[in-house]
Amino acid sequence: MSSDIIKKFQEVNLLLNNNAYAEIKANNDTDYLINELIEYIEQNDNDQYIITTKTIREYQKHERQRIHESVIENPKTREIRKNQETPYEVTMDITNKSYTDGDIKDLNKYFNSRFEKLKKIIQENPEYNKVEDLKNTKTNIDNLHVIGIVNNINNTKNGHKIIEIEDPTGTGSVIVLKDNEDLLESSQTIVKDEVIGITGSTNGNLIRADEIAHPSIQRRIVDKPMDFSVVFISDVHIGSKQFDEGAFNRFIKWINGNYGSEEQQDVANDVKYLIIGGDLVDGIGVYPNQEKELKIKDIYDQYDEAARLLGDVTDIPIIISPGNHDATRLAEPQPALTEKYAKELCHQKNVEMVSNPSMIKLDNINVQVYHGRSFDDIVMALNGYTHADTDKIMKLLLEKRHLAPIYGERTPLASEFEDYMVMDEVPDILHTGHVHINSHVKYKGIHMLNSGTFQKQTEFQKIYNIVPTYGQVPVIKRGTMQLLDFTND
Ligand code: D5M
Ligand code: FE
Ligand code: ZN
Repeated sequence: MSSDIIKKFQEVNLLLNNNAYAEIKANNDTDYLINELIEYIEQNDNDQYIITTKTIREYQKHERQRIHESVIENPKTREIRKNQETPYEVTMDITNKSYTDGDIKDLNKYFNSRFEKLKKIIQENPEYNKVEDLKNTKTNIDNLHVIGIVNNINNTKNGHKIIEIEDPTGTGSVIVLKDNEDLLESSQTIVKDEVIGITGSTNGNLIRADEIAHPSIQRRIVDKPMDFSVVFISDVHIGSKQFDEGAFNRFIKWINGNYGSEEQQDVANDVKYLIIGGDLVDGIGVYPNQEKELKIKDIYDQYDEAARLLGDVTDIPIIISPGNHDATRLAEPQPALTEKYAKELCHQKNVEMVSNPSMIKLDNINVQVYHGRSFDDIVMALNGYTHADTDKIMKLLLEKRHLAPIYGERTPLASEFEDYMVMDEVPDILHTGHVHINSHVKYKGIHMLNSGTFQKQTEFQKIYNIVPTYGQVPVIKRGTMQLLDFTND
Protein backbone atom coordinates (compact mmCIF):
# COMPACT_ATOMS: atom_id res chain seq x y z
CA MET A 1 0.00 0.00 0.00
CA SER A 2 1.82 3.06 -1.19
CA SER A 3 0.75 6.40 -2.43
CA ASP A 4 -0.08 9.98 -1.79
CA ILE A 5 -3.38 9.09 -0.18
CA ILE A 6 -1.68 7.69 2.91
CA LYS A 7 0.84 10.50 2.97
CA LYS A 8 -1.88 13.13 2.98
CA PHE A 9 -3.48 11.58 6.04
CA GLN A 10 -0.15 11.07 7.77
CA GLU A 11 0.58 14.78 7.46
CA VAL A 12 -2.31 15.41 9.84
CA ASN A 13 -1.52 12.39 12.05
CA LEU A 14 -4.23 10.13 10.70
CA LEU A 15 -3.96 6.48 9.69
CA LEU A 16 -6.06 4.48 7.24
CA ASN A 17 -7.16 0.88 7.47
CA ASN A 18 -7.13 -1.23 4.31
CA ASN A 19 -10.82 -1.02 3.52
CA ALA A 20 -10.95 2.72 3.95
CA TYR A 21 -7.90 3.08 1.74
CA ALA A 22 -9.52 0.95 -0.98
CA GLU A 23 -12.71 2.94 -0.84
CA ILE A 24 -11.01 6.30 -1.01
CA LYS A 25 -8.80 5.15 -3.87
CA ALA A 26 -11.85 3.93 -5.82
CA ASN A 27 -13.66 7.22 -5.44
CA ASN A 28 -14.19 9.39 -8.52
CA ASP A 29 -12.80 12.45 -6.83
CA THR A 30 -10.21 11.17 -4.40
CA ASP A 31 -8.59 14.52 -3.55
CA TYR A 32 -11.93 16.09 -2.73
CA LEU A 33 -12.90 13.19 -0.49
CA ILE A 34 -9.54 13.29 1.36
CA ASN A 35 -9.88 16.98 2.12
CA GLU A 36 -13.49 16.58 3.16
CA LEU A 37 -12.68 13.66 5.49
CA ILE A 38 -9.80 15.48 7.13
CA GLU A 39 -11.92 18.54 7.66
CA TYR A 40 -14.78 16.46 9.02
CA ILE A 41 -12.56 14.66 11.53
CA GLU A 42 -10.89 17.88 12.64
CA GLN A 43 -14.25 19.48 13.25
CA ASN A 44 -16.07 16.58 14.80
CA ASP A 45 -13.82 14.03 16.40
CA ASN A 46 -10.42 15.07 17.63
CA ASP A 47 -9.63 11.76 19.32
CA GLN A 48 -9.82 9.70 16.18
CA TYR A 49 -6.61 8.64 14.53
CA ILE A 50 -7.53 5.56 12.50
CA ILE A 51 -9.93 6.04 9.63
CA THR A 52 -12.14 3.07 8.83
CA THR A 53 -15.07 2.64 6.45
CA LYS A 54 -17.24 3.46 9.45
CA THR A 55 -15.65 6.90 9.58
CA ILE A 56 -16.46 7.37 5.91
CA ARG A 57 -20.09 6.32 6.52
CA GLU A 58 -20.35 8.82 9.37
CA TYR A 59 -18.94 11.56 7.20
CA GLN A 60 -21.44 10.70 4.42
CA LYS A 61 -24.34 10.76 6.84
CA HIS A 62 -23.21 14.09 8.20
CA GLU A 63 -22.84 15.46 4.70
CA ARG A 64 -26.33 14.32 3.73
CA GLN A 65 -27.80 15.98 6.76
CA ARG A 66 -25.96 19.19 5.92
CA ILE A 67 -27.30 19.12 2.33
CA HIS A 68 -30.78 18.26 3.54
CA GLU A 69 -30.75 21.27 5.85
CA SER A 70 -29.53 23.53 3.09
CA VAL A 71 -32.21 22.48 0.60
CA ILE A 72 -35.37 22.28 2.69
CA GLU A 73 -38.00 24.79 1.71
CA ASN A 74 -37.30 28.41 2.29
CA PRO A 75 -39.92 29.83 4.73
CA LYS A 76 -41.14 32.26 2.08
CA THR A 77 -41.56 29.43 -0.43
CA ARG A 78 -43.33 27.32 2.18
CA GLU A 79 -45.74 30.14 2.94
CA ILE A 80 -46.62 30.44 -0.77
CA ARG A 81 -47.00 26.69 -1.27
CA LYS A 82 -48.95 26.12 1.91
CA ASN A 83 -51.83 28.22 0.65
CA GLN A 84 -51.84 27.25 -2.98
CA GLU A 85 -53.96 24.82 -4.92
CA THR A 86 -52.20 22.52 -7.38
CA PRO A 87 -55.03 20.88 -9.31
CA TYR A 88 -54.11 18.26 -11.85
CA GLU A 89 -55.68 15.30 -13.57
CA VAL A 90 -54.06 12.37 -15.35
CA THR A 91 -56.14 12.25 -18.54
CA MET A 92 -54.25 9.49 -20.38
CA ASP A 93 -52.47 6.66 -18.63
CA ILE A 94 -52.08 3.11 -19.91
CA THR A 95 -50.93 1.52 -16.66
CA ASN A 96 -54.11 -0.42 -16.05
CA LYS A 97 -55.17 -0.65 -19.66
CA SER A 98 -52.32 -2.78 -20.88
CA TYR A 99 -53.26 -6.36 -21.59
CA THR A 100 -50.17 -7.83 -23.21
CA ASP A 101 -46.83 -8.58 -21.69
CA GLY A 102 -45.19 -7.05 -24.70
CA ASP A 103 -45.16 -10.17 -26.86
CA ILE A 104 -46.21 -10.02 -30.47
CA LYS A 105 -49.65 -11.55 -30.12
CA ASP A 106 -52.14 -9.72 -32.16
CA LEU A 107 -50.38 -7.45 -34.56
CA ASN A 108 -53.44 -7.19 -36.79
CA LYS A 109 -55.59 -5.62 -34.09
CA TYR A 110 -52.76 -3.31 -33.14
CA PHE A 111 -52.13 -2.02 -36.65
CA ASN A 112 -55.85 -1.76 -37.32
CA SER A 113 -56.23 0.46 -34.30
CA ARG A 114 -53.33 2.60 -35.47
CA PHE A 115 -54.80 2.83 -38.98
CA GLU A 116 -58.35 3.65 -37.91
CA LYS A 117 -57.32 6.31 -35.41
CA LEU A 118 -54.98 8.08 -37.80
CA LYS A 119 -57.34 7.74 -40.75
CA LYS A 120 -59.98 9.52 -38.71
CA ILE A 121 -57.58 12.37 -38.00
CA ILE A 122 -56.58 12.67 -41.67
CA GLN A 123 -60.29 12.77 -42.53
CA GLU A 124 -60.76 15.87 -40.42
CA ASN A 125 -59.50 17.42 -43.64
CA PRO A 126 -62.68 17.52 -45.79
CA GLU A 127 -60.67 16.68 -48.91
CA TYR A 128 -60.31 13.18 -47.49
CA ASN A 129 -64.00 12.77 -46.67
CA LYS A 130 -64.34 10.14 -49.31
CA VAL A 131 -61.41 7.77 -49.71
CA GLU A 132 -61.16 4.77 -51.98
CA ASP A 133 -60.40 1.33 -50.53
CA LEU A 134 -57.07 0.14 -51.85
CA LYS A 135 -58.64 -3.03 -53.25
CA ASN A 136 -60.63 -0.80 -55.64
CA THR A 137 -57.61 0.97 -57.07
CA LYS A 138 -56.71 -1.67 -59.64
CA THR A 139 -58.34 0.21 -62.56
CA ASN A 140 -57.89 3.66 -64.07
CA ILE A 141 -59.06 6.35 -61.61
CA ASP A 142 -58.41 10.09 -61.77
CA ASN A 143 -58.70 12.35 -58.78
CA LEU A 144 -58.25 9.60 -56.24
CA HIS A 145 -57.93 9.81 -52.45
CA VAL A 146 -56.55 6.92 -50.45
CA ILE A 147 -55.25 6.43 -46.93
CA GLY A 148 -52.75 3.75 -46.01
CA ILE A 149 -50.15 2.59 -43.59
CA VAL A 150 -46.62 2.67 -45.04
CA ASN A 151 -45.17 -0.81 -45.56
CA ASN A 152 -42.05 0.01 -47.48
CA ILE A 153 -40.18 2.90 -49.07
CA ASN A 154 -37.82 2.50 -52.02
CA ASN A 155 -36.02 4.79 -54.40
CA THR A 156 -35.96 3.64 -58.02
CA LYS A 157 -32.81 3.85 -60.06
CA ASN A 158 -34.43 6.65 -62.08
CA GLY A 159 -34.83 8.78 -58.97
CA HIS A 160 -38.52 8.24 -58.28
CA LYS A 161 -39.79 7.13 -54.92
CA ILE A 162 -42.11 4.14 -54.46
CA ILE A 163 -44.11 3.95 -51.24
CA GLU A 164 -45.95 0.70 -50.60
CA ILE A 165 -49.10 1.32 -48.58
CA GLU A 166 -51.77 -0.89 -47.08
CA ASP A 167 -55.29 -0.49 -45.72
CA PRO A 168 -57.56 -3.22 -44.32
CA THR A 169 -58.75 -4.04 -47.86
CA GLY A 170 -55.50 -4.35 -49.75
CA THR A 171 -52.25 -2.75 -50.82
CA GLY A 172 -51.10 -0.14 -53.29
CA SER A 173 -47.88 1.20 -54.77
CA VAL A 174 -47.57 4.95 -54.68
CA ILE A 175 -45.07 6.67 -56.94
CA VAL A 176 -43.62 10.10 -56.22
CA LEU A 177 -42.13 11.27 -59.50
CA LYS A 178 -38.66 12.73 -59.61
CA ASP A 179 -39.99 15.80 -61.47
CA ASN A 180 -42.31 16.70 -58.60
CA GLU A 181 -39.38 18.10 -56.67
CA ASP A 182 -41.29 19.66 -53.79
CA LEU A 183 -43.26 16.51 -53.10
CA LEU A 184 -40.17 14.35 -53.42
CA GLU A 185 -38.37 16.60 -50.96
CA SER A 186 -41.20 16.59 -48.43
CA SER A 187 -41.58 12.82 -48.72
CA GLN A 188 -37.99 12.27 -47.53
CA THR A 189 -39.25 12.23 -43.94
CA ILE A 190 -41.89 9.54 -44.47
CA VAL A 191 -41.11 6.48 -42.38
CA LYS A 192 -42.25 2.88 -42.27
CA ASP A 193 -45.53 2.20 -40.43
CA GLU A 194 -46.85 5.73 -40.39
CA VAL A 195 -50.29 6.49 -41.83
CA ILE A 196 -50.56 8.90 -44.77
CA GLY A 197 -53.14 10.16 -47.21
CA ILE A 198 -52.50 10.31 -50.96
CA THR A 199 -54.19 12.52 -53.52
CA GLY A 200 -53.47 11.50 -57.10
CA SER A 201 -54.53 9.16 -59.85
CA THR A 202 -53.97 5.53 -60.68
CA ASN A 203 -53.51 3.54 -63.84
CA GLY A 204 -54.50 0.41 -62.00
CA ASN A 205 -50.92 -0.45 -61.27
CA LEU A 206 -49.22 2.59 -59.74
CA ILE A 207 -50.86 5.40 -57.80
CA ARG A 208 -49.22 8.65 -58.85
CA ALA A 209 -49.09 11.00 -55.89
CA ASP A 210 -49.88 14.68 -56.47
CA GLU A 211 -50.12 15.44 -52.77
CA ILE A 212 -49.34 13.58 -49.57
CA ALA A 213 -51.24 14.37 -46.38
CA HIS A 214 -50.25 13.70 -42.79
CA PRO A 215 -52.65 13.63 -39.86
CA SER A 216 -50.82 16.76 -38.57
CA ILE A 217 -52.14 19.45 -36.26
CA GLN A 218 -53.96 22.76 -36.43
CA ARG A 219 -52.10 25.93 -35.59
CA ARG A 220 -53.07 27.40 -32.22
CA ILE A 221 -53.99 30.99 -32.84
CA VAL A 222 -54.11 32.12 -29.22
CA ASP A 223 -52.00 30.88 -26.35
CA LYS A 224 -53.90 29.52 -23.40
CA PRO A 225 -53.59 31.73 -20.35
CA MET A 226 -51.25 30.18 -17.78
CA ASP A 227 -50.76 31.73 -14.36
CA PHE A 228 -48.10 29.39 -12.94
CA SER A 229 -44.80 27.73 -13.79
CA VAL A 230 -43.91 24.09 -14.46
CA VAL A 231 -40.47 22.49 -14.20
CA PHE A 232 -39.45 19.66 -16.51
CA ILE A 233 -36.58 17.26 -15.94
CA SER A 234 -35.66 13.81 -17.23
CA ASP A 235 -32.71 11.44 -17.49
CA VAL A 236 -31.49 12.04 -13.97
CA HIS A 237 -29.74 8.65 -14.04
CA ILE A 238 -29.36 8.34 -10.28
CA GLY A 239 -26.91 5.52 -9.53
CA SER A 240 -24.66 6.27 -12.48
CA LYS A 241 -21.10 7.36 -11.77
CA GLN A 242 -21.77 10.20 -14.18
CA PHE A 243 -24.84 11.47 -12.29
CA ASP A 244 -24.03 15.07 -11.35
CA GLU A 245 -25.27 15.07 -7.78
CA GLY A 246 -23.94 18.56 -7.12
CA ALA A 247 -25.98 20.03 -9.96
CA PHE A 248 -29.05 18.05 -8.87
CA ASN A 249 -28.76 19.27 -5.29
CA ARG A 250 -28.51 22.86 -6.52
CA PHE A 251 -31.62 22.23 -8.59
CA ILE A 252 -33.52 20.95 -5.55
CA LYS A 253 -32.21 23.86 -3.54
CA TRP A 254 -33.49 26.23 -6.20
CA ILE A 255 -36.93 24.63 -6.48
CA ASN A 256 -37.24 25.07 -2.71
CA GLY A 257 -36.41 28.78 -2.94
CA ASN A 258 -32.88 28.58 -1.56
CA TYR A 259 -30.67 29.04 -4.59
CA GLY A 260 -30.06 31.45 -7.46
CA SER A 261 -30.55 35.14 -8.14
CA GLU A 262 -33.57 36.95 -6.79
CA GLU A 263 -35.18 36.64 -10.19
CA GLN A 264 -34.53 32.89 -10.27
CA GLN A 265 -35.95 32.54 -6.78
CA ASP A 266 -39.09 34.33 -7.96
CA VAL A 267 -39.39 31.74 -10.72
CA ALA A 268 -39.04 28.96 -8.14
CA ASN A 269 -41.79 30.49 -6.04
CA ASP A 270 -44.06 30.44 -9.07
CA VAL A 271 -43.51 26.71 -9.68
CA LYS A 272 -46.56 24.55 -9.06
CA TYR A 273 -45.56 21.22 -10.63
CA LEU A 274 -42.45 19.12 -11.27
CA ILE A 275 -42.60 16.67 -14.18
CA ILE A 276 -40.02 13.89 -14.59
CA GLY A 277 -39.91 12.36 -18.08
CA GLY A 278 -38.11 9.06 -17.56
CA ASP A 279 -34.72 7.56 -16.75
CA LEU A 280 -34.97 8.72 -13.14
CA VAL A 281 -32.39 6.06 -12.26
CA ASP A 282 -29.64 4.45 -14.33
CA GLY A 283 -31.09 0.98 -13.77
CA ILE A 284 -29.18 -2.27 -14.07
CA GLY A 285 -28.39 -4.44 -17.07
CA VAL A 286 -29.62 -1.82 -19.53
CA TYR A 287 -26.59 -2.25 -21.78
CA PRO A 288 -23.57 -4.60 -21.71
CA ASN A 289 -20.98 -3.83 -19.01
CA GLN A 290 -23.17 -1.17 -17.39
CA GLU A 291 -21.91 -2.30 -13.93
CA LYS A 292 -18.64 -0.52 -14.60
CA GLU A 293 -20.46 2.79 -14.90
CA LEU A 294 -22.62 2.30 -11.81
CA LYS A 295 -22.00 3.92 -8.47
CA ILE A 296 -25.11 2.27 -6.98
CA LYS A 297 -25.34 -1.27 -8.28
CA ASP A 298 -28.67 -2.29 -6.75
CA ILE A 299 -31.91 -1.16 -8.40
CA TYR A 300 -33.76 -0.85 -5.06
CA ASP A 301 -30.96 1.29 -3.68
CA GLN A 302 -31.11 3.49 -6.78
CA TYR A 303 -34.81 4.23 -6.20
CA ASP A 304 -34.21 4.74 -2.48
CA GLU A 305 -31.55 7.28 -3.38
CA ALA A 306 -34.02 8.94 -5.77
CA ALA A 307 -36.55 9.11 -2.94
CA ARG A 308 -33.95 10.68 -0.67
CA LEU A 309 -33.00 13.29 -3.26
CA LEU A 310 -36.59 14.16 -4.18
CA GLY A 311 -37.81 13.82 -0.61
CA ASP A 312 -37.06 17.45 0.11
CA VAL A 313 -39.59 18.60 -2.49
CA THR A 314 -42.66 18.28 -0.35
CA ASP A 315 -45.33 20.76 -1.32
CA ILE A 316 -45.77 20.54 -5.08
CA PRO A 317 -46.89 17.51 -7.09
CA ILE A 318 -44.04 15.49 -8.60
CA ILE A 319 -45.27 13.53 -11.62
CA ILE A 320 -42.97 10.69 -12.65
CA SER A 321 -43.12 8.86 -15.98
CA PRO A 322 -40.64 6.03 -16.71
CA GLY A 323 -37.96 5.66 -19.39
CA ASN A 324 -35.90 2.84 -20.85
CA HIS A 325 -33.58 2.77 -17.81
CA ASP A 326 -36.42 2.48 -15.30
CA ALA A 327 -37.70 -0.69 -13.65
CA THR A 328 -40.91 -1.32 -15.53
CA ARG A 329 -41.86 -3.13 -18.74
CA LEU A 330 -39.51 -1.95 -21.47
CA ALA A 331 -42.07 -2.24 -24.27
CA GLU A 332 -43.96 0.98 -24.91
CA PRO A 333 -46.41 2.09 -23.71
CA GLN A 334 -44.62 1.55 -20.40
CA PRO A 335 -46.73 1.12 -17.26
CA ALA A 336 -46.03 3.42 -14.33
CA LEU A 337 -43.40 2.54 -11.73
CA THR A 338 -44.78 0.64 -8.78
CA GLU A 339 -43.95 -0.06 -5.16
CA LYS A 340 -42.12 -3.18 -6.23
CA TYR A 341 -39.00 -1.17 -7.01
CA ALA A 342 -39.81 2.42 -6.09
CA LYS A 343 -41.41 1.86 -2.69
CA GLU A 344 -40.27 5.00 -0.91
CA LEU A 345 -41.17 7.19 -3.87
CA CYS A 346 -44.61 5.65 -4.21
CA HIS A 347 -45.19 6.38 -0.54
CA GLN A 348 -44.23 10.02 -0.89
CA LYS A 349 -47.59 11.74 -0.76
CA ASN A 350 -46.91 14.35 -3.46
CA VAL A 351 -45.57 11.80 -5.97
CA GLU A 352 -47.80 10.63 -8.83
CA MET A 353 -46.58 7.73 -10.95
CA VAL A 354 -47.82 7.77 -14.55
CA SER A 355 -47.20 5.72 -17.68
CA ASN A 356 -44.91 6.49 -20.61
CA PRO A 357 -46.48 8.10 -22.56
CA SER A 358 -49.18 9.87 -20.60
CA MET A 359 -51.21 13.05 -20.65
CA ILE A 360 -51.62 15.23 -17.59
CA LYS A 361 -53.79 18.27 -17.28
CA LEU A 362 -52.08 20.77 -15.00
CA ASP A 363 -54.82 23.19 -14.07
CA ASN A 364 -55.82 24.11 -17.64
CA ILE A 365 -52.62 23.09 -19.45
CA ASN A 366 -52.31 19.69 -21.16
CA VAL A 367 -48.87 18.17 -20.95
CA GLN A 368 -47.97 15.06 -22.89
CA VAL A 369 -44.97 13.25 -21.46
CA TYR A 370 -43.06 10.83 -23.65
CA HIS A 371 -39.55 9.65 -22.83
CA GLY A 372 -38.37 9.65 -26.46
CA ARG A 373 -36.97 6.20 -27.16
CA SER A 374 -38.38 6.35 -30.70
CA PHE A 375 -36.01 9.21 -31.51
CA ASP A 376 -33.26 6.59 -31.90
CA ASP A 377 -35.30 4.97 -34.70
CA ILE A 378 -36.00 8.26 -36.46
CA VAL A 379 -32.31 9.13 -36.33
CA MET A 380 -31.47 5.73 -37.85
CA ALA A 381 -34.16 5.94 -40.53
CA LEU A 382 -33.74 9.48 -41.85
CA ASN A 383 -30.73 10.96 -43.55
CA GLY A 384 -29.31 14.05 -41.94
CA TYR A 385 -31.01 13.57 -38.56
CA THR A 386 -28.93 13.28 -35.37
CA HIS A 387 -29.76 13.03 -31.67
CA ALA A 388 -29.34 16.80 -31.45
CA ASP A 389 -32.31 17.35 -33.80
CA THR A 390 -35.07 16.74 -31.27
CA ASP A 391 -36.93 19.87 -32.29
CA LYS A 392 -37.14 18.62 -35.88
CA ILE A 393 -38.01 15.09 -34.73
CA MET A 394 -40.77 16.27 -32.40
CA LYS A 395 -42.24 18.28 -35.23
CA LEU A 396 -42.31 15.14 -37.38
CA LEU A 397 -44.00 13.16 -34.61
CA LEU A 398 -46.67 15.84 -34.26
CA GLU A 399 -47.27 15.75 -38.02
CA LYS A 400 -47.50 11.97 -37.97
CA ARG A 401 -49.58 12.20 -34.76
CA HIS A 402 -47.65 9.21 -33.46
CA LEU A 403 -44.99 9.06 -30.74
CA ALA A 404 -43.22 5.95 -32.07
CA PRO A 405 -44.21 5.40 -35.70
CA ILE A 406 -41.52 2.91 -36.72
CA TYR A 407 -42.38 -0.63 -35.61
CA GLY A 408 -39.83 -3.35 -34.96
CA GLU A 409 -36.60 -1.43 -34.67
CA ARG A 410 -34.96 -0.30 -31.42
CA THR A 411 -38.11 0.87 -29.69
CA PRO A 412 -39.92 -2.20 -28.41
CA LEU A 413 -43.64 -1.62 -28.91
CA ALA A 414 -46.23 -3.73 -27.16
CA SER A 415 -48.87 -4.83 -29.63
CA GLU A 416 -51.85 -3.83 -27.54
CA PHE A 417 -55.36 -4.02 -28.96
CA GLU A 418 -55.30 -0.26 -29.08
CA ASP A 419 -52.37 1.82 -30.27
CA TYR A 420 -51.80 4.16 -27.33
CA MET A 421 -48.81 5.77 -29.02
CA VAL A 422 -51.14 7.63 -31.39
CA MET A 423 -51.44 11.25 -30.33
CA ASP A 424 -55.24 11.31 -30.10
CA GLU A 425 -55.19 14.71 -28.44
CA VAL A 426 -52.77 17.50 -29.18
CA PRO A 427 -51.14 18.74 -25.97
CA ASP A 428 -50.20 22.31 -25.11
CA ILE A 429 -46.76 21.09 -24.08
CA LEU A 430 -44.97 18.02 -25.43
CA HIS A 431 -42.26 17.00 -22.96
CA THR A 432 -39.58 14.52 -24.03
CA GLY A 433 -36.15 13.40 -22.84
CA HIS A 434 -33.91 10.44 -23.69
CA VAL A 435 -31.43 12.21 -25.99
CA HIS A 436 -29.81 14.13 -23.10
CA ILE A 437 -29.74 17.36 -25.09
CA ASN A 438 -31.97 20.29 -24.18
CA SER A 439 -34.17 21.81 -26.82
CA HIS A 440 -37.23 23.97 -27.00
CA VAL A 441 -39.20 25.29 -29.91
CA LYS A 442 -42.78 26.34 -30.41
CA TYR A 443 -44.45 24.65 -33.34
CA LYS A 444 -47.93 25.78 -34.39
CA GLY A 445 -48.37 27.22 -30.91
CA ILE A 446 -47.29 24.08 -29.04
CA HIS A 447 -44.29 23.98 -26.74
CA MET A 448 -42.05 21.10 -27.72
CA LEU A 449 -39.32 20.66 -25.19
CA ASN A 450 -36.62 18.23 -24.31
CA SER A 451 -35.39 18.40 -20.76
CA GLY A 452 -31.76 17.26 -21.15
CA THR A 453 -30.16 15.28 -18.33
CA PHE A 454 -28.24 15.31 -15.06
CA GLN A 455 -25.76 12.74 -16.35
CA LYS A 456 -22.39 13.72 -17.74
CA GLN A 457 -21.17 12.02 -20.91
CA THR A 458 -20.87 8.23 -20.57
CA GLU A 459 -18.46 5.90 -22.40
CA PHE A 460 -21.37 4.67 -24.52
CA GLN A 461 -22.25 8.21 -25.55
CA LYS A 462 -18.63 8.94 -26.43
CA ILE A 463 -18.80 6.16 -29.02
CA TYR A 464 -21.95 7.64 -30.54
CA ASN A 465 -20.58 11.18 -30.27
CA ILE A 466 -23.52 12.29 -28.16
CA VAL A 467 -22.57 15.39 -26.19
CA PRO A 468 -25.09 15.84 -23.38
CA THR A 469 -26.24 19.20 -22.03
CA TYR A 470 -26.43 18.31 -18.35
CA GLY A 471 -27.65 20.25 -15.36
CA GLN A 472 -29.90 22.57 -17.40
CA VAL A 473 -33.54 22.67 -16.54
CA PRO A 474 -36.39 24.06 -18.62
CA VAL A 475 -39.22 25.88 -16.90
CA ILE A 476 -42.37 26.99 -18.66
CA LYS A 477 -43.06 30.18 -16.78
CA ARG A 478 -46.52 31.46 -17.53
CA GLY A 479 -46.24 30.45 -21.17
CA THR A 480 -42.58 31.31 -21.76
CA MET A 481 -39.64 28.90 -21.70
CA GLN A 482 -36.65 29.63 -19.49
CA LEU A 483 -33.57 27.46 -19.15
CA LEU A 484 -31.89 27.43 -15.74
CA ASP A 485 -28.30 26.30 -15.41
CA PHE A 486 -27.19 24.35 -12.33
CA THR A 487 -23.77 23.26 -13.55
CA ASN A 488 -21.86 25.83 -11.48
CA ASP A 489 -21.85 26.56 -7.80
O1 D5M B 1 -29.88 7.36 -23.77
C1 D5M B 1 -28.79 8.21 -23.70
C2 D5M B 1 -28.36 8.66 -25.06
O2 D5M B 1 -27.86 7.58 -25.81
C3 D5M B 1 -29.43 9.27 -25.91
O3 D5M B 1 -28.87 10.38 -26.58
C4 D5M B 1 -29.83 8.24 -26.88
C5 D5M B 1 -28.60 7.42 -27.01
N1 D5M B 1 -28.90 6.02 -27.20
C6 D5M B 1 -29.43 5.20 -26.28
N2 D5M B 1 -29.58 3.98 -26.78
C7 D5M B 1 -29.11 4.03 -28.04
C8 D5M B 1 -28.98 3.08 -29.07
N3 D5M B 1 -29.37 1.81 -28.92
N4 D5M B 1 -28.44 3.51 -30.24
C9 D5M B 1 -28.06 4.78 -30.40
N5 D5M B 1 -28.16 5.70 -29.47
C10 D5M B 1 -28.68 5.34 -28.30
P1 D5M B 1 -30.27 6.53 -22.47
O4 D5M B 1 -31.64 6.02 -22.69
O5 D5M B 1 -30.19 7.44 -21.32
O6 D5M B 1 -29.27 5.44 -22.37
FE1 FE C 1 -31.51 8.75 -20.42
ZN1 ZN D 1 -33.46 7.05 -22.21
